[in-house]
Amino acid sequence: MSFAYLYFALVGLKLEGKTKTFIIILYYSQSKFTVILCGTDMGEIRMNKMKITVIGAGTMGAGIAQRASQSGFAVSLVDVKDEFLKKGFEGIEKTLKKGIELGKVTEEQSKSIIENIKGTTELKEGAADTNLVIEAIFEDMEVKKKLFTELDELCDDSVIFASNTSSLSITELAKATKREDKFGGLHFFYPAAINRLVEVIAGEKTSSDTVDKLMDISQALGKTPILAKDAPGFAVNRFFVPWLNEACRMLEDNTANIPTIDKGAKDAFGIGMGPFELMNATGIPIAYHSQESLHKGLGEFYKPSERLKVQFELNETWDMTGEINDSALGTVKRRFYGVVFGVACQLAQEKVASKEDTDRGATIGLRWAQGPFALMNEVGIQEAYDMVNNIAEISNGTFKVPDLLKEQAESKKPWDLKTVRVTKENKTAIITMDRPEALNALNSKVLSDLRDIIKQIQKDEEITTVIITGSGKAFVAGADIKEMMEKSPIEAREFTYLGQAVLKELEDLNKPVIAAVNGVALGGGCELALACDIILASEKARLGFPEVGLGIHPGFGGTQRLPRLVGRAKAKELIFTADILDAKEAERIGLVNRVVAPDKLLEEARGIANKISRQAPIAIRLAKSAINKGCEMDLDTGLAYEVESVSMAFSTKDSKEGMSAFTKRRKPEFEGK
Ligand code: DAK
Repeated sequence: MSFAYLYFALVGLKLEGKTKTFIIILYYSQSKFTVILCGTDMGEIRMNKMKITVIGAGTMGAGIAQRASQSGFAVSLVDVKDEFLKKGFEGIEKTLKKGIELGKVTEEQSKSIIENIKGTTELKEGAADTNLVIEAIFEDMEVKKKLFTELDELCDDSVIFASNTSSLSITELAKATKREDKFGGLHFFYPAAINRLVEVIAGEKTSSDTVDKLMDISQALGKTPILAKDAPGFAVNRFFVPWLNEACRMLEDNTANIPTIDKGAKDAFGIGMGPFELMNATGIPIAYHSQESLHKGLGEFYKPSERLKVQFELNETWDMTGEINDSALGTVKRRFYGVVFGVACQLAQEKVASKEDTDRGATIGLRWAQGPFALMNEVGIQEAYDMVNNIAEISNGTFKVPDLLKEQAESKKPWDLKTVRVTKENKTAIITMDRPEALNALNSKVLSDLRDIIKQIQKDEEITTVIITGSGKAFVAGADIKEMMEKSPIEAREFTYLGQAVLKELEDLNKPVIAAVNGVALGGGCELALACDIILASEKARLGFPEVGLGIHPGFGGTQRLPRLVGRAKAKELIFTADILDAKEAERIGLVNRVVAPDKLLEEARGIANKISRQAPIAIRLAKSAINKGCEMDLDTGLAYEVESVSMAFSTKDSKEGMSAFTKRRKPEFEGK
């Protein structure tokens, strides 16, 4: 008789200072024990299997917990009293109820989002088996530090700690732990479950690996992360809080009354609520304390206005009554612009955040129509400089015009705000479509930034392969509908020519291009992928052509390249029905080469790029061209083209090297000659 016994255990062992996890399988059969030891890597555990512990069930903590649960993470919500937890859960239920009314979530989803959050008053229980702790308790350095010291004892060394503080130093908080390299800031914006912005803050000792993980987790939470240095106010509060303060200063020096100041702000920044209305809604104490914290960290210019201090001490809301004085609106706007432009340039000069991320902070986090740098471009750089100069003049020497702005004004050029990024990794260029606030939609600026990068790569002989991907949750959500709808038929024609030309340049680029489709690739986004040589898709990717639903049809090559790739009938079905395919279906019909787990997408793309980089570059270039051109010819012409092409390859130094290496059983060393 045979008897089998199976025993599984998951154990963590410390090896070379790192905690590795192993699965032990003990198997007894036919009087013999067998032990199998399998290594796993915590880093390989998929994001949505991770556990996030949120400490503090207040408005922000509850919102973060809801967002995490909604994104598929296991979540623990910890607070010191049951009544606080109860209030937190009530807040989550309220938000979800609104979501159901708006058709954003179903009753069933809402139920499972709540069930997936385990509330507890026991820190040890909440922190057990967690991968990330997000602290969202009240703003008190000592209390937070005490909490982090306690958590440091409770959590495994691999766990990342993040604070949602908006005003305390991340570097200082991290000192309460023995994991300063695994400590960073995750500053969410109200309402945390909905607002897409999150500031990822790197303290002095935060490792780049931790920053990368916090960026990735933020994206997995459906957020648009911006990177900020650990400086007072980080990126957004640095200019937003002085914006509130300037409103109070204008009231104090009788520039205008409250309704006029609010109207000026609404007009200037394209927002629904002016600073006074906003302070009444969010609380004057927050405005005062935030300004005081900037004052302490950054000096006199940031001192809270006396009027704000008085109102804070009175503990009363602002009186919103009064008539709007139209003649004062111009001055009000100039004062607001002057402060915001000056501070934004100061923070960019100090490298607290990039110009692009600063703008993103304003448009996504604060819902301003445009960020400070785009606004400077709109009003004109010289005009912006004059406005900041005016602030410097009335600041009694507390504010100096940043050199960055002075130099830009001297150049008489607008800021160049990049919407596409490129980085070089060995021989591979990685292009990132970087307009996450609009799901990387293609407008004229994006197309022209992409064109510049293509030209740069074409000339760079060191680069052998290119990967193209999207920043945030999307690859590219199509041509920019908002820009397109403003166009006249003539302008639309020009836009089509531009899009087609740029994608043709990408298709004709003298090195292979791999599209790493990380999220939606719709309309123009799918056309961008079609102009690439190899298409890899994340399991999260969705591909399709929704144009006919907008009353147009694909215009960046979709009606031509799609049928060539998947056949006429499939192409017609896709374009006529506007169906959106999931990645598996796209793979099945041959629209994408293969589907990859989301966290493996870039790794897989890099793997292919590295393989290509090891081959003879001229042969690759000629082969790319022969395939592309051949597909447009009849077979006989194509074969004739191939003869010429391969003959050219045969006459290269690399072909001699490749064949000689084969006969000598060594690795070839290609020179691209
Ligand atoms: N254009 C402009 N903005 C876009 C956009 C797009 N294609 N897609 C998304 N956005 C913006 C949203 O407006 C939103 O901005 P805010 O409201 O926050 O300011 C932000 O990105 C986030 O989007 P959602 O809030 O909608 O995000 P969700 O996750 O809820 O939804 C979605 C994701 C992809 C399902 C949804 O955003 C969506 O349906 N987007 C539109 C997708 C689409 O229809 N794509 C095809 C575009 S048409 C031609 C030239 C070119 C073409 C044709 C003709 N000629 C000039 C004639 C090509 C046409 C196209 O590509």
